[in-house]
Amino acid sequence: MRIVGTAGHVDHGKSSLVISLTGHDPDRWVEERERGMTLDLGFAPLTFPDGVEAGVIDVPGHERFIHNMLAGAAGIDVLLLVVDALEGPRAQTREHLQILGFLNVSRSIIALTKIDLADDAAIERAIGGVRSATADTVADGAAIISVSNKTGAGIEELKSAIHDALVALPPRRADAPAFLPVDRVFALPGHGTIVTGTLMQGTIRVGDTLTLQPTGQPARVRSLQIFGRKTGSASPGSRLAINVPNIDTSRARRGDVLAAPREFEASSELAIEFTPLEEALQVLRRRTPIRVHIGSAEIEGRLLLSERPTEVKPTHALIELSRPTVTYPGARLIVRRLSPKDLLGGGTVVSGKLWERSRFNSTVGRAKLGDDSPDIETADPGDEARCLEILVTEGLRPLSLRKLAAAANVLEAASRAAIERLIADGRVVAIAKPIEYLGRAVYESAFELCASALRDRHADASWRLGCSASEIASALGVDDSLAARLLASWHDDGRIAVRARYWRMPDFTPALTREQRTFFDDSFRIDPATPLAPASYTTAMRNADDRRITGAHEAFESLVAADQLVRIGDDVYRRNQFDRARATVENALGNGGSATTSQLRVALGVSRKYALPLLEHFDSLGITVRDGDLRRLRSSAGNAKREVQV
Ligand SMILES: Nc1nc2c(ncn2[C@@H]2O[C@H](COP(=O)(O)OP(=O)(O)OP(=O)(O)O)[C@@H](O)[C@H]2O)c(=O)[nH]1
Ligand SMILES: [Mg+2]
Repeated sequence: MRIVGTAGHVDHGKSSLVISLTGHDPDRWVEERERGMTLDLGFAPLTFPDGVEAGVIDVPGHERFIHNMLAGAAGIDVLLLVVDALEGPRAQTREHLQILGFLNVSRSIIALTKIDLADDAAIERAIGGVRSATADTVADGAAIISVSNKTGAGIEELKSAIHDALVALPPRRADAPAFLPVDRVFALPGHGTIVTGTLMQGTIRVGDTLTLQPTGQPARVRSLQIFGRKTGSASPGSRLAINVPNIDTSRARRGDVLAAPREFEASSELAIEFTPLEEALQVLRRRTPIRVHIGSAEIEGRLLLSERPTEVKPTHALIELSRPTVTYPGARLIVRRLSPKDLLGGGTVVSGKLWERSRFNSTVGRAKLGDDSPDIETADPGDEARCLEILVTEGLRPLSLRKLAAAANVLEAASRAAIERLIADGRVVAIAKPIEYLGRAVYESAFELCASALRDRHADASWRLGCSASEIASALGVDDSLAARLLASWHDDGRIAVRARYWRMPDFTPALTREQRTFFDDSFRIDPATPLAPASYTTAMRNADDRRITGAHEAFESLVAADQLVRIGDDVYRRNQFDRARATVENALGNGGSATTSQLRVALGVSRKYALPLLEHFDSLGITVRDGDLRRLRSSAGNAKREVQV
């Protein structure tokens, strides 16, 4: 089912035409019928003998009710522009055309009404006026059909033009997450809350649990009706009345959205591609107070532009809303001035909730951003292409499946299947903790950046083990935790190595400078009088600072990581010295023996100051166990913990 929507100036015969076409009076309210003027949206079914059907939305023409017109306009597929043959195009004829030019209208038909009152000359004049008023608008070149709602002249011809337009429409996405902007809410005795609206995309079935947004209330679909006819499921484009008994009528209103439960999250910021109207160029500032009409909602907010627009062309913009709403990429919206409520322009949502201010600031300043942004006008690219496009656009910002589904406007299950295929093809990469996805190209270029940062570091400071995750984070321009996740992933790929929390290229081995080597040989020289006594870390480093030994602290860490030195608190042992101390203790405790601290101290030939930390270190490594003042070897010596790197 698809939507035919009227548009045009007040009193030009829109509602009368809906009656002529459908037999239903779209003016629902007593007040409308009494005043002979449409105040709010009206709805009527239009069915053809061959089964083609449409919902007709009748809009008010009076400028005071343009907000109501806007609440229904977003769903219109086929525009029925109504022009009085006597009056010709008037102010709201033009305004409605401007509005609809920003929305989803695929086809337009122009009905010239009241021809029973007009002579041929007047009709010719009106046709000329219509041609010039519709030039360069959504109705440019549309068929003009003369009709009379009094005599019925031309109505059959108009019906057949509508029929042809309906069958020629491109399909709406039935497999997308369901999205229905609510335009009416009322209670039906014995049934509870009914909401009505046009299903913009997706499929709704009886029994579904949807979410009423932006409040997030779960809404169970008890029954569905299309113009009074019960149905088990509804395809996109349908005019629906949905019974959602568990929703409190007072907690739902026009402007809410009944949506698939997982893929949408309410947001107060929208990234859009905005096109200003010519007459708005004088009014628009970098921050302009506005009201946004999106779906059936009207929300006040601010339009943020990186610079004042000087010409009528699409530009990236951010909208800050005074209250959150849900939307999807590709959804259309209308921007009006806060006061007076002049039309300023319209736009297309680029991203509902992923967009961040930082990104707006960084990308919006780029010269030709429009050129590298996704082309949202193109025909349905399929779930895979949609997901890939989002990941490419997001760059080095991994997305969870759920966020990806929301941003790509596909069902989560469909995005899972798409991602699996993209991973199998090598076009997408998953990184862990938590599992999120990146485009392969950005993952590879991030690795190149990381590798070159590592190579630079290896060349500049050959004595250093490599880079910390934080250093890689700044090289990549990401936060530490993402850097750590990427590093872990590249490590799993075998592309980088790590030691003591320092990352390096796998073929790199730290090498001390001659100066460092001489300094450390000197600082940690073994005294033959007390061969097992350690050197002091503090003293050595103080000496290094005094003698301005380049990179001494990092070189020391490398020696520790390479197992050439062992540091226990302030005590530093050479590796062979440490091994000899260990052998001395093992000998003293051999064959199930035990010894006191002071006995072991004597065996080691060092003072208590050195012996205590060393023996405790052996305990901590699981070489020895302490029982009161006695130590013995852990019986299952093979289970000794591996030495922990400092
Ligand atoms: N003679 C004649 N009168 C018409 C025709 N169409 C509409 N009218 C009359 O024009 C007046 C306005 O018609 P509506 O159908 O209410 O106009 P509308 O465009 O819906 O008006 P709004 O909803 O208020 O914008 C009514 O009195 C209709 O009876 C027509 O084809 N011929
Ligand atoms: Mg009307």
